[in-house]
Amino acid sequence: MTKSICVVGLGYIGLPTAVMFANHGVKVHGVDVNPAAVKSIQDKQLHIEENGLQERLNKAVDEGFLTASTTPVASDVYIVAVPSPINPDNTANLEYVRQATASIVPFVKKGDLVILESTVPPKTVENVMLPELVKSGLEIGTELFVAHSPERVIPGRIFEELVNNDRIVGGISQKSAELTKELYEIFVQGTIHLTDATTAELVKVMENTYRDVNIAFANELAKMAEKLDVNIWEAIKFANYHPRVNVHFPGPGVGGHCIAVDPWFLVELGGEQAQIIHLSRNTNDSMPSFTAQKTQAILNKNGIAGATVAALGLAFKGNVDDMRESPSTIVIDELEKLGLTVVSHDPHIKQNKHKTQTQSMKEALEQADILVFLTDHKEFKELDPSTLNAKSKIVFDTKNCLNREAWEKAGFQFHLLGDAKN
Ligand code: SAJ
Repeated sequence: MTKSICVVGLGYIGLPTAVMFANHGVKVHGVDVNPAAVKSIQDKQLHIEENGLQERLNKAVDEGFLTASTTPVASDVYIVAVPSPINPDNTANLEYVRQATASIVPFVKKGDLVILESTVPPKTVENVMLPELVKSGLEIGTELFVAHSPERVIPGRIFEELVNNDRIVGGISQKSAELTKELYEIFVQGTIHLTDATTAELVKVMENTYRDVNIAFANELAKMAEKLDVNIWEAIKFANYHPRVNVHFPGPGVGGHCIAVDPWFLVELGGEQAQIIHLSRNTNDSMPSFTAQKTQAILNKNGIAGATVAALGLAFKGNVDDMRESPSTIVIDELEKLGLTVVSHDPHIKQNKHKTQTQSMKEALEQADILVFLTDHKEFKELDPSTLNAKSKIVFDTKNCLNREAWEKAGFQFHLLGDAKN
């Protein structure tokens, strides 16, 4: 296989995908509108954190298989992996997909393949990409092949999952799907399932919506459990012993660029019909405020007024450096709205990413009247509470990530989201 690939969008998905093909002997040219991202790749500097990415990038660039610039170059295959965010009113913003598609039109030739990897509302290939691609003058589906091949990898384990996960490939024609399958077989070991583009679009959005709805269910139960005086984590553990039950877990909210975003695509398309999906989104979005209010209630119970809160964990989930749509930042806003002062720390987030960040965990602990753990980072789980030099002996775990017994033994008053007992 000697095809050349142009990857448009060098972010969390585009860069690992580009590197992966390059490591398998394919000539890859990466394109990003951000000159700083292009420069950093040329210099083998990472602008994102991902296990194994640095070594693979070094190899790809050193061996001459990966180049980068701000404009596309003529290739045999074009992979579009650009953001597909939502607007402030929760409608889909497909402008990046449209612009990226338009940017490759001057380069496509007969026999080329265009693949969309970005997660998009069903019908985006048909209604947003194809109207741009027809401008090439090529006949779509016979002269120019087009497919949707949504990524399904999880940050932190991208390389493992790129290889091992099954892939759903939806072509606008059978040949489009087959050519796409052939391409990904260069490194994918999971099964590649073929379908049409709209089905593939729906499948990807459905997967993330399934999680959002299931997490909303857990969050609703967590709120109820506090009234029932039940520990929801224990209840979920027991329920999940049932062979056909898989309840997800509550928390301070749902973040990231996928699960907190994609369900809105279905809400926009489904309108009145997307009731469970819409309600789940709202339930999950209510969790930062619920978390802030519980923090306030704990402080009140302890008679602490004008408190400083240490918000521990800014990333949207454990062991990643990604703050996109992070519920932690919304919890902080909600705490501040309640008149509380917030200091924060996250071992994975570089300095100056958030106004409340302290230089170190130590500095946060020395100032705070309560420690609120918002992200289940490994570093937090491994803390030895008996050695901590904290001003406060009150801890609130929103992710069930701490060893309650050890913290209580070290003299901490322990609070857990989804459990009224302390
Ligand atoms: N969360 C909970 N409770 C849970 C599970 C997660 O509150 O039981 C929260 C997390 O803390 C986080 C958010 O949900 O804030 C999302 O985390 P996640 O690990 O579920 O998902 P992402 O956004 O890192 O990755 C997802 C993955 N999708 C699925 O698992 C179906 C990944 O496979 C996708 O590739 C990715 O979205 C994407 O790009 O769409």
